[in-house]
Amino acid sequence: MTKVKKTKCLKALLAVLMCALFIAGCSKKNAVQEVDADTVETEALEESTKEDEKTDTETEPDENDGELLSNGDFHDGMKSWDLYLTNGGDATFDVKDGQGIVTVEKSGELSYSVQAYCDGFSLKKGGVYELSFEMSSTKPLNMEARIQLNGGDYRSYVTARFNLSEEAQTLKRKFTMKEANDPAPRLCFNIGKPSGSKEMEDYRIALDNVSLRLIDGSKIEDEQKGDSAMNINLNQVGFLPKSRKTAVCRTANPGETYEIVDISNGNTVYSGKFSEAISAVASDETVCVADFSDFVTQGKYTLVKGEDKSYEFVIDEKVYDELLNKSFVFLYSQRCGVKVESEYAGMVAHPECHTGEAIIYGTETKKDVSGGWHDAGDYGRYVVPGAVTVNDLFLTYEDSRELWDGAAGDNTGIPESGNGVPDILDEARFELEWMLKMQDEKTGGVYHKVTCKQFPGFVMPQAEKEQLYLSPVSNTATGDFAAVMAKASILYKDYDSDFAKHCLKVAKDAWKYLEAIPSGAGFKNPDEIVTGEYPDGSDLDERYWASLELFKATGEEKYKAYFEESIAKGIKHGYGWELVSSYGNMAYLTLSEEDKKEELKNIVTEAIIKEADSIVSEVLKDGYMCNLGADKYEWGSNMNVCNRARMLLDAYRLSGEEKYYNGAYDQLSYLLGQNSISYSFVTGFGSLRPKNTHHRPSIATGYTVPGMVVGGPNSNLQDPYAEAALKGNPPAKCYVDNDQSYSTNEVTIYWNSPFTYLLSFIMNKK
Ligand code: G3I
Ligand code: 9MR
Ligand code: ZN
Repeated sequence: MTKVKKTKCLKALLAVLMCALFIAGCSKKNAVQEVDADTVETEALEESTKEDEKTDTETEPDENDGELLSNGDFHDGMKSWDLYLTNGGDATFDVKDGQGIVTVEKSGELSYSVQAYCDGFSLKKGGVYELSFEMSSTKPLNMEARIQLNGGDYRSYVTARFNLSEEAQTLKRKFTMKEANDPAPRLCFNIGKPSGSKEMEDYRIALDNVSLRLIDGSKIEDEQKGDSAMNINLNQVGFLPKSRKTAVCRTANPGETYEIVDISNGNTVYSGKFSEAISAVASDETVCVADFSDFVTQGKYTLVKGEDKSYEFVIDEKVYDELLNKSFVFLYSQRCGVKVESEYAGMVAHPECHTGEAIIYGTETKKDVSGGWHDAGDYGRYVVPGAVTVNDLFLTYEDSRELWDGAAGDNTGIPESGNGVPDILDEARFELEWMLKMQDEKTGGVYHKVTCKQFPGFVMPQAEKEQLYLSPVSNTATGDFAAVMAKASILYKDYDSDFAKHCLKVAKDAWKYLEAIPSGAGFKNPDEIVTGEYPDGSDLDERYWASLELFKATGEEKYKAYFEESIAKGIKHGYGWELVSSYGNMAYLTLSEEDKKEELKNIVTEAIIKEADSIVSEVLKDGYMCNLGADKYEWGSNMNVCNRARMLLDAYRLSGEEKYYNGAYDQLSYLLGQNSISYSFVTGFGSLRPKNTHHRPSIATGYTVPGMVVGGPNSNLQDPYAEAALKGNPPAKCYVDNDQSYSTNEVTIYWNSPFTYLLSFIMNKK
């Protein structure tokens, strides 16, 4: 297919005009913001002037001449193209007559308030590239073409400005990629308000024959392994003095010596020998392990082997105090419907958000469902993950009570601190109060979620102002609700008996709703609503768990009968939003002896031990001691690491066997840096930590909230950025610290809560 370019012979004249306009524009610019752009403009202009001497007709680039864009001429419609709008920009982007047409109603306040962009290519360090395109505008416009990092600080690899006019011009820019390879950059055309000029309205941009070609690849450096990880990896936060301490080295030989060096004086304080070689299948490596658990002296160290050394780590009684606090206080910063105070939430403080009433989907009725926590990097509020998070807080409280019941537990730094109620119960209650509003009082059923129809842009929560919808009632939400409300009726009895009584009433109502409907699969999004789904194959585990919590709260036999009959059908395991059986299993085992049947107790106990044994065997088989096996690195894998660690802790509580406890500790170390990509997966903690999370408040403020656990490696590559950046990586290396990568680098309330449980348990045991 050949296309004839529309460049006209007036171009030389225009170029001179552009030059004049251009220089005039430069002098007005804000020096700080535009420094980068200003330095490149002259070159850009030179390139575009040179283009004027070229012929008018060119054939469409094909893949063999280094063309990197697959749909730069819009032959495939809008594929790879999209429009980003912010700060008042209003426009549409379509293909008409084979051209990309952006119809701008309002320019907005910024150059990128209207941004047409193209993804789906990569840049290599040292490569010389040429960007060229044809563009016109119905009103004169100084526009900006940029190729930038797609996420993080969005820094530019090349920026060029051009003056557009009604006449289509072919614009070109040559540049050298100076930074490291970028597997998924973004090409942007910023066609909003040019800096220094007034806001504009009603203009139309035509874009065509956009081409990005590698014109000189001779200086491209040898393919970097895409692996900048350390050779020695360990828990970068550090260890409690008496705990298990390990490091994993991928360059060591079995039996080779390593040393621990005191950072304060450079002295070697410990030396040991590496283990035999162990394969780390999930990361396609072979490693040796250093076990220095018997080194207990407090201090700050690094582990050294020949040329290689680890990141710093600390051994200290208080090594996890701050981490535990931040992992918990994160929930406060997720509060919705209320003012979030800077005193507790720092930079991500915000005024009230999402206070408008929600439409009950499919009706015209509105309901107040304000409150609760934002689920994740988005601002949806979903009952299923919310309930699970609350329960994790409850169990954290119960299973490491000493940490949360005393003065420190009422002084974590939330508004309720100092009120005589453990903060962990205060924070959980914030969610419970919202969940109460999510119940349909008439039926006892619980609405699955409240969200807008779509996810918002990367804005603060108060800026998401679209209509809220209550998605239909779901059986899974209702089951989880019943379980948690029943448990709440016990835990809050001493603090607020009216609240506790109310929780019990609504829990029973929810159960009644479930009794009247058959068991089945969980929720499905209505067509128009595309926010998080939290679907589920079965509600049997939710019912299982709820029945036992209801028995505990009421003493009524019918609930226990349901539970015990379910046991007979087989024991399942699982903590998390989808599988909740383990909550029920452990709830049964913590009944008083007279309340449970010896035989069933044994069945449940054995099943838990058996499951824990299989998890331990995964831990022992894996060089990095992760419990996920060879390939089970899915969306939210870090949650599974935590939740499977909890199953080990359950076995430890039942048997007292240290192998289970140690296996759980290994998971903490994995999460904090003992992994093949050298990441501590918790923001704000460790030497190499996520800085560009898919968390809207963090993105909007440019400040990464500390203490958030990211989703972690996901070998299913379920977002475009991950697909571009991680293709071909072994499962455990499918993680990228980029805020576009929601399937590896988002954060959620229910990924943090099991981490809080795990850390709390470990700190409480010492
Ligand atoms: O378990 C299956 C596995 O058997 C299969 O081989 C594999 C292959 O695709 O998929 C596995 O399932 C994955 C599932 O998570 C495991 O829990 C799905 O692929 C994956 O799509 C699913 O991801 C969920 C994601 O939403 C998309 O639905 C995450 O668990 C869930 O945490 C996440 O939740 C989102 C909310 O919707 C919206 N708010 C943010 C939140 C976090 O990203
Ligand atoms: O931001 C959204 C995130 O919270 C969800 O977990 C994820 C999957 O449901 O979706 C994210 O939203 C993306 C959407 O699915 C596709 N377009 C881009 C959105 C944000 O980058
Ligand atoms: Zn909100």
